[in-house]
Amino acid sequence: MPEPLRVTALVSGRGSNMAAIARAGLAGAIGARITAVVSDKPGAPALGLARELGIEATTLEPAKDSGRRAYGEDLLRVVDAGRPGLVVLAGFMRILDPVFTAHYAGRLLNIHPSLLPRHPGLHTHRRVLEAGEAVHGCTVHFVTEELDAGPRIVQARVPVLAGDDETALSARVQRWEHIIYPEAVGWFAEGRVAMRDGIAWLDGRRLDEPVLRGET
Ligand code: NHR
Ligand code: GAR
Repeated sequence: MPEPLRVTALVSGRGSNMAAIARAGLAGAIGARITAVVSDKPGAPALGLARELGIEATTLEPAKDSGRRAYGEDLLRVVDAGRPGLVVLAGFMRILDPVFTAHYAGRLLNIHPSLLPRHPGLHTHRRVLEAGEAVHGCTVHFVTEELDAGPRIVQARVPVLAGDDETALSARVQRWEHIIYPEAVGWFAEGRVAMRDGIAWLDGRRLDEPVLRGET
């Protein structure tokens, strides 16, 4: 068995996606281990959760009055020290400078709570409810400089149900996040998924559309 892939997770909040990937690794379900967690927010619950899982967790806050570039450079140094083969954004809420996305190009994933290319950016559950859409979901994609626009790998669809509020809808979406994010990390660890020429490839085939999962 090859050594498991070293994965660093960038977090800002709860950390449930980080934990789902970490647990899949510890269970031996995927050939990857979360070996470091970095938060941009000192109080993030994800930090405590990581330590409970035996993972080294650090906080790197942006220095006051420093710009996106300076933070990107600092974060790059901190992340590189962990020698990751893959970096995952797991509820990380800060836009990354191109200096960071270029350095990790092809080794940087995000989970976004919408069916991209629909609803890039923030407050996706609210926007889906306000638009009266019947289907929602989440997407794992490679991160590029352009926000939420990198090549998509796998997407899970869930229905929007009568009476849904943001809490109910986000819970239905997140149940699938915890399935498809470890799955995509497992594919990456096995060398099955890669980004080449700005395109996602799975098993040597270009993914013009992401792999589809979910309830609809
Ligand atoms: N960075 C780059 N360059 N490219 C992507 O695709 C990125 C990224 C950084 C984060 C996650 C993303 C999401 O899944 C992500 C993808 C934060 C914002 C945002 O507007 C938008 C998208 C995502 C994450 N952040 C505000 C900012 O000015 C701050 C908001 C806050 O702190 O509450 O950084 O949705
Ligand atoms: C997840 O639902 C993720 O899709 C979303 O935040 C939640 C984080 O939960 N990400 C974004 O909105 C990125 N802008 P977690 O901290 O429990 O993984």
